[in-house]
Amino acid sequence: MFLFTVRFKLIAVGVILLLLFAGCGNGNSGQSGSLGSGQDLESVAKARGLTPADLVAAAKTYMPTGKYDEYLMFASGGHSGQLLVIGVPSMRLLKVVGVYTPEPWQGWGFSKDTKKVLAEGNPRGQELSWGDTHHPALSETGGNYDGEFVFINDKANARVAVIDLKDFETKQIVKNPLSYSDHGGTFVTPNTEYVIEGSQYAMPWSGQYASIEKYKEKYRGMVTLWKFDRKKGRIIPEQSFAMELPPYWQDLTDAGKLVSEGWIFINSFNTEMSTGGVEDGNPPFEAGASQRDMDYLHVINLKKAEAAYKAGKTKKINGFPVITLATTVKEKILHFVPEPKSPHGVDVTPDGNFLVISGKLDPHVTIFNFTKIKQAIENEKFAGKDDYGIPILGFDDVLEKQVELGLGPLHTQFDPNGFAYTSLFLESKVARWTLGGPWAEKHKKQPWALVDKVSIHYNVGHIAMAEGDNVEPDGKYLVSLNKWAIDRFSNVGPLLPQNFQLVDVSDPDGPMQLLYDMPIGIGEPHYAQIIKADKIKAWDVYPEVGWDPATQSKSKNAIQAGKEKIKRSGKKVEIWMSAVRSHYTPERVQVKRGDKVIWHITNIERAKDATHGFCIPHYNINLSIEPGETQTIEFVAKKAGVFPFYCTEFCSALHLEMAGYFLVKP
Ligand code: RUQ
Ligand code: CUA
Repeated sequence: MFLFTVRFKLIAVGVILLLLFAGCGNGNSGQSGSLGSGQDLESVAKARGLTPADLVAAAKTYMPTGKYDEYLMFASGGHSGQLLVIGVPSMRLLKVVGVYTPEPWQGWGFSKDTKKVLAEGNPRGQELSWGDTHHPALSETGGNYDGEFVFINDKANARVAVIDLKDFETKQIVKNPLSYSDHGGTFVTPNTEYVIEGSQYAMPWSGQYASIEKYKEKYRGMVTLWKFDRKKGRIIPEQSFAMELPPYWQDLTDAGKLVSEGWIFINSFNTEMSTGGVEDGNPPFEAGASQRDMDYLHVINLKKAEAAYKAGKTKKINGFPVITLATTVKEKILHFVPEPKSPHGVDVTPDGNFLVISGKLDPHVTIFNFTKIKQAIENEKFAGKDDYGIPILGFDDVLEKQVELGLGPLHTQFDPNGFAYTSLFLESKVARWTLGGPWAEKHKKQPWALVDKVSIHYNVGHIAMAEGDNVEPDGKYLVSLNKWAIDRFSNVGPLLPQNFQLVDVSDPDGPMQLLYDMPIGIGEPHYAQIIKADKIKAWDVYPEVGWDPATQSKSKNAIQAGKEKIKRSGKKVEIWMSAVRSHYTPERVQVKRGDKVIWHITNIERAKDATHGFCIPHYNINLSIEPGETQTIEFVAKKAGVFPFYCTEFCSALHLEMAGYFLVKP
């Protein structure tokens, strides 16, 4: 009803505008005119060179002050190692959540607890200061986003992070013990029992060396099933396990749902096992890894894998339980399906029965039928085996359909009207096409057919639709995550912004309409997920004064107003400080050079947004202490001197007075 009213209003607005501006020129290229002095729509539109279509697009995205977006998009922050939270359809950036990289405003990576979380991800003790975040995955219940947690991987170092959406803070980072490289993560099973992390570039197990000549014997892929404990809000490494995979380059992953729940699907490329070495006269990877017509979709029976793990049929590698390839074959856990030409995306349809595979070098999407896959596995109807003894199903036995969409298909999302949407990287377009099966019947559509395309600027990678990979997709909006912007924005030097483009896909019978460009000043964002905003039940302020976000419970270091203190014992000085508009108590802290300083600060405010900062010069400290929060910093006062500390949030009229002196006696 709401949608209908909105659409009706928009159509009405559109019609009025069309009538008003039928004579307007096309102002799409170059600079648009100045504001115009008039207050009425007509003169503003004229002055700015806006077309009627521009005005309709503006009306669909404009968010009056104080109004909220219907959806929130969680987008990878790319190399920044952070996670972006963006309102849809306004495309307003709401938050940058610190994940793999320190985020000074949030104090992420400065307090004792957040330093600890960052350090959990250090590979073999090596400190890292970036991440290549790729695929955010919202936690799911029954195959739909539930708004409780979001996970995201770091492809460069094979790490997985857990972010709690009660306070939008990262709670945990796990480093994969087997590999340095992941890409098939993060994806969750329909009730978030597991967070899936699949490798990308095959390598010897982390920390081991093997000559590249030994590629086939010593290099391996893997998939790790991280057990998630929703109550604790943590991955439990002790209840997690991995599977050894052949040294193909495993790519994207998706978890089965409904009829395919309990199964995992992983694409692969370089089943040629090309090892590069163009400098030695070998084919370069780009050619060597694209010779065969078919690569392998990995079809994993998660229930069987879990049973093998629980029965102890694993081998400890780097202290982590791994189901070996031999066990995988013996227990019939893994099967292959031939998939065409350097596949990239694998996406399970909302009903769980079809797998949409995009081959980067094939103009078709290939759709496999899960029921047929299951039958072929049950009947042991195989077309052969690979070098590692993994049974390969017959392509034609499990194929449902191939649909020709265009050049460079990559990723697919779904809407509630029976459409699938696939990004076409080489064409810079998004294709809308119909699914088959019960949907097509219900919606009286011709099944498996290309319907329409919309132009994108440019080189679209992933697309994200509102709840577009859920059991019950919302559709309506599609955001195209574009790699190149070329001429879309003012010149800011040779490194251009990357571009999120918002597309209205709400009308199943009309065209898709490009609405809005959102330049992203950090790259390279990969995937995003869009959730209905009212599913997020974040706290306004921390539940109690003295809250410790690391444990999501009251901190033993919380301090009440009037109870602030400084305790010295030997070379240790411990401070319990309160922060409230507009002072810290105490305001003077004196130590001796070489003292170990443990400093707890409690923000005793209960008012929404009454955050205080806390910085100490020289010592590289900046905290954000949100209403109710207790934070701890720990350091050795190595340098003598006088260090004015102050609040870094403009919290009140007397904010500048919210300061003090940290005195370190020589
Ligand atoms: S990816 S643009 Cu998810 Cu790294 Cu396909
Ligand atoms: Cu507290 Cu400024």
